[in-house]
Amino acid sequence: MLTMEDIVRDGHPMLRKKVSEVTEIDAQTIAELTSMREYLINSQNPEVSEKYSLRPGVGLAAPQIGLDKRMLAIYVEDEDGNPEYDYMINPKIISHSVNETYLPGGEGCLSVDEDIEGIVQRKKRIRVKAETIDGEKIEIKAKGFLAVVLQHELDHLNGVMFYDHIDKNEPFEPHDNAQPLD
Ligand code: K3U
Ligand code: NI
Repeated sequence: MLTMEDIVRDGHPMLRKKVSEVTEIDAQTIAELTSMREYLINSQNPEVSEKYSLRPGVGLAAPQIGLDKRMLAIYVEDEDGNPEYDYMINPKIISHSVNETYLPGGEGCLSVDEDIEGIVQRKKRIRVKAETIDGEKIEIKAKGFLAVVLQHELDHLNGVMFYDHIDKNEPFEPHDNAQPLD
């Protein structure tokens, strides 16, 4: 199982690389993706996360475990407690809203050990095309927290960190078209 020891930390060149398309969903890729999602599930379980000192996460991108692959795992529950999406391979934003949103408390990252203050303004709604772990082509619409998480994870595939988006002079000043997410 993956633990925090497997997570690449800020400063590692892999986190600044635009990683490569996945050309074949082979057994190794499937094993990597399932272990990434298993980390997220374990990290959100209080007993397991305490036992193995896991920081809770809702998303994990392959370069965060040192893999040069455009793929990610997500574990976010909807209002009914059902998981929303699971894996995305070669994800790409195909359209987005003009309006933006942000988490008022800012964002965190499993690859960043310290808290960084400031808001990260992201598109409020996005449409993403991707492949599933079964190789099926999908197109999804995301809004709210899921849209924020997906943009954070997609940034990891392009070597972008959440704090790159924070305005150094006015870290808490929202754009005119941005509304906070509660
Ligand atoms: O936001 C986090 C969270 C964890 C459990 C329950 C609810 C929220 C933890 S930080 C996180 O999950 C990062 C994961 C990273 F860095 F590996 F990509 C993703 C993220 C956090 C906040 C906003 C957007 C994305
Ligand atoms: Ni992150």
